[in-house]
Amino acid sequence: MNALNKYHYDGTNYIYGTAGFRMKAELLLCVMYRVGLVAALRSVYYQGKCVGVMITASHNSEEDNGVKIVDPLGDMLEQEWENALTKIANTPDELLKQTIIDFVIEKKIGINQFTPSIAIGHDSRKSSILLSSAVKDGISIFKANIYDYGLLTTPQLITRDICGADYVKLHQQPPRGMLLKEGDRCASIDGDADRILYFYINKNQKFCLLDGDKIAVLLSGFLKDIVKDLHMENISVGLIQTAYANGNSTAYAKNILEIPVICTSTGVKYLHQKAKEYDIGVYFESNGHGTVLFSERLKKTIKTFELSSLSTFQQEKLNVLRNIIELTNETVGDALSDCLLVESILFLRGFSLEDWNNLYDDLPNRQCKVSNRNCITTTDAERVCRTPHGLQEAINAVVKNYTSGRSFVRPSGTENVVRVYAEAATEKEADELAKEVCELVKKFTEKI
Ligand code: 16G
Ligand code: ZN
Repeated sequence: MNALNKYHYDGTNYIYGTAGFRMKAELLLCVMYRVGLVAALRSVYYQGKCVGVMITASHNSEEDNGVKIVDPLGDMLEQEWENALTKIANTPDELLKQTIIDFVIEKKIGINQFTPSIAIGHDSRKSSILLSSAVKDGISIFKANIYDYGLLTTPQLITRDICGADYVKLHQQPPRGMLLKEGDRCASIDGDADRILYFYINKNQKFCLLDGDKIAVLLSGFLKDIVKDLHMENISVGLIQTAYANGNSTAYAKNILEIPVICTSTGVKYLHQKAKEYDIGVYFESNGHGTVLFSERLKKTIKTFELSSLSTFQQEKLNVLRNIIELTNETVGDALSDCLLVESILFLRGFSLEDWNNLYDDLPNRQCKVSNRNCITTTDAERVCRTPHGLQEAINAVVKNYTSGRSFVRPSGTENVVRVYAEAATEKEADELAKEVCELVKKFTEKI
């Protein structure tokens, strides 16, 4: 590992989070080398199957960059390997070799039996080429097959300012320059097409957003009805959301659809993990990331159905369920597959966008950010702030003054900011609550 001089670890604290490693590009060189090492080991662990490495910081600003490892079937890295990768990224140079050897032994990775294969790509940031060569140096320690795809389509161009799903969600308006007419049916996806939102303008010229929560409710309600029609009493249906889910979507799912709702931390991997606990696990973040997972038990059950014991109506439902499963991308949220799912269900229900939107009314909500996330820690799926001490109590005291008020603060996993979420019964109250909570965060974080 002579390359270590070039990729010297200087004591920075690196964490492989929901967005992989993501931070200022200038701090990432030594991490990239170590990602190369681990990606190669991951491939060997899978007997030489191809593992992906993508260098991108998605919609973060130009000075940031990041990296993610992708498993052979397109899945995210499993938790244990994320932890190992975090440990390896934070290992002083002189201990790196031994740490890698220990890991190889612990995981029984047959490094002499299989040749690793790695596909690597990067986005168009200035820093990406250098970082990509550092990953390749790491991989090369193992004499691997490297497929360098170079510059790939990048979500960097779709930022929170020029267009895209994030813009539509955060600003609650159509992409800039787009003229919406009554009757238009629109959807917006993000740069890497793993999230989708619908929107339209109603007859009063009001912009109406159908976000991940609306999609989740549409899908889970439809699937719950099919399960009921087919009398599959032992098949569980669950909805997984994050703290960002609109309070009225959660209430609708629980009280009207009678579906259990679980809240997890922000980040697809947490929702995905939890969704596996149901036969039909629907998971969506409000921002439009999500999909549905179907258990093997359910798939077996529908395979072994005695068709003659079903009415024509039930046979039709069974057919629909099979097609819905076929249509769903269970590996990862996929905007195009989600779009087809939504379109199919709207068609089968005979719903217009307005009918769908009218299932429940969103509580007005706001998202803002305040600088410096370092002293903020949370618990209870990010709904409760643990530190700085006293901040949660102060938020509770403020929230109490608002009708249907709810607010939480959490450190962002992708930028160095504290995110503030607020919802309340009216637009004005949501505005005021968000403002008050931002002030509280400033006050409590300035004290430190
Ligand atoms: C990442 C996550 C997304 C989450 C977002 C939160 C994936 C594929 N993406 O983009 O699920 O909503 O981070 O960002 O897991 P934040 O921590 O900056 O609010
Ligand atoms: Zn995305």
